[in-house]
Amino acid sequence: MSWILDPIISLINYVPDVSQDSRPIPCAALQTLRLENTVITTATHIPGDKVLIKVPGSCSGAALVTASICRVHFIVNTTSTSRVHAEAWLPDEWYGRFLGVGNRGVGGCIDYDMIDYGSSLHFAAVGSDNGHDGNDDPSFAEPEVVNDFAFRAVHVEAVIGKQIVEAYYGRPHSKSYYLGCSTGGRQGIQAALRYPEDFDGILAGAPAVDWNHLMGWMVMLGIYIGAPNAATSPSVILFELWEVVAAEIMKQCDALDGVEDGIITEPDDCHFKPSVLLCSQDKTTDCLTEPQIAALEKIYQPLLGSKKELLYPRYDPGTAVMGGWLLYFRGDIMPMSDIWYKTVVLKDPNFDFSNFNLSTIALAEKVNPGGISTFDGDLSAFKKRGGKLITYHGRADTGIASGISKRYYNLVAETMGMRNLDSFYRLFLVPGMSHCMGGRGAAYFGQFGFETNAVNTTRGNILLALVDWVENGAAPDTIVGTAYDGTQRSHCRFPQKSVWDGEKFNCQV
Ligand SMILES: *[C@@H]1O[C@H](CO)[C@@H](O)[C@H](O)[C@H]1NC(C)=O
Ligand SMILES: *[C@@H]1O[C@H](CO)[C@@H](O)[C@H](O)[C@H]1NC(C)=O
Ligand SMILES: *[C@@H]1O[C@H](CO)[C@@H](O)[C@H](O)[C@H]1NC(C)=O
Ligand SMILES: [Ca+2]
Repeated sequence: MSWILDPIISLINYVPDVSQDSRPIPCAALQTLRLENTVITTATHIPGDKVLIKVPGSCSGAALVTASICRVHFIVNTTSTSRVHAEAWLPDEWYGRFLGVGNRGVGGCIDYDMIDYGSSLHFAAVGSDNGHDGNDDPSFAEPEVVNDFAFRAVHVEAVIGKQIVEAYYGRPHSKSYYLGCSTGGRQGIQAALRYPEDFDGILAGAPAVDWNHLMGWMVMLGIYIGAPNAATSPSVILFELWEVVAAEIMKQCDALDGVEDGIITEPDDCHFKPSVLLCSQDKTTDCLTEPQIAALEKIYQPLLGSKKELLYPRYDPGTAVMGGWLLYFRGDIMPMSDIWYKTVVLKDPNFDFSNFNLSTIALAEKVNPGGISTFDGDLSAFKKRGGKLITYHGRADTGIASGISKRYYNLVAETMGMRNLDSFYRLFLVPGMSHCMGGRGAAYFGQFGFETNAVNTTRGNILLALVDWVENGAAPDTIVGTAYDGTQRSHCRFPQKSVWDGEKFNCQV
């Protein structure tokens, strides 16, 4: 088997030339493997070719298997009161690389799409349930379950996963990678901070870092428009009016970047003035009342603490109406922050969010359950071991303000006393992309799988770009994204800016 590191392009265009029988043990034999605190429940060879398999737990019924793999399900007891369920998908044609994948939201679901993507790219791919099943609220009352969620599940999948990989293929992996977005992005940064040896390369999209403030900001967005009593609140803004707001934001800010294309390249330049939408005697439709205008003013300002210190960056103007509305502006408390505050921080299932305020957020930050904050700028151990970190963030992110990724980058630069982090950490900002994917922008670049439109080159696939950086020292200058209509755009690495020259966008210092 050719596990010597092939050039990246052949990584995609690989033609299998060896039979699966070259492995030292058959897939099913992994069931007898004895590893610390671990039981391997099943090990089954699946011929791939897009078969659907049933998956355990409460997350979803089925998953797609693209590559021919050995599918291993295992359970690791992390303490006497907590355990992690995980799966390793070990491709017949393995290129020697290990891939750990993350999770989403507060969900405890193995991300089957991600491990399918990884194994179809010839990684041995491992994902876990993050230490709990589904959006399992009661289990979060157990502190060790929170620890799994905050830092341990990804570490366990790396440590145990690598041992399973070595047992199956008869040799250790060459390089190890991590892939995740949102909560998965936070898990990636947490791995770099806490277990710098686990991964050589980490791809952490739209990271939910500064978690306690993020959860608090989500609650505040709801409160601005009247939650938890939105039905009777004068501040509530119904869906139809959000479309009016979105159109006005584009009117004020789309052309700032030189092109009217429904994309605000740099939302930080957009100083949206909602007051022009105020209803008057002449204007009685498609307009907003004073309390609604006041709510918008707050939404598009950063969240400040009691001493006017920045707690969380502002909601990006120019996000997709539907996505933002579904998450934050329907008039209720976002379920994720509801779980986090009631079950984990306050341990009060009856907490009334009418009493939520800056003190509640300060308490969460003080308790910092499981050390989940993930807002430490000291990546020196990860840098020292040669680790490479890539983050990316959509500038029309409906869920996590993109300003947090700039802020984290700057925090690392400041903490490590480096003006330029290019040698080990690159942040790509993606105009017009929503949360982790989607949106009007050039939002396809291999962060979630092969997309029909995306270019199959190292620069068009951010995971392969990371591999190229780790293994060949070829650091990505830009990432080429493709939009749903096929148009492409090079995404710039922070702090470079994307500047229109009259014909095209260029990255400029
Ligand atoms: C893990 O814990 C469960 C129950 O807490 C126990 O039944 C099982 O034997 C343990 N597994 C291992 C491998 O220690
Ligand atoms: C937050 O609410 C609590 C209880 O309703 C109150 O005691 C406290 O003073 C409030 N704090 C702030 C900063 O408003
Ligand atoms: C890129 O490669 C994948 C996997 O081989 C394939 O499914 C996809 O169609 C390719 N896309 C293009 C544009 O060639
Ligand atoms: Ca524009």
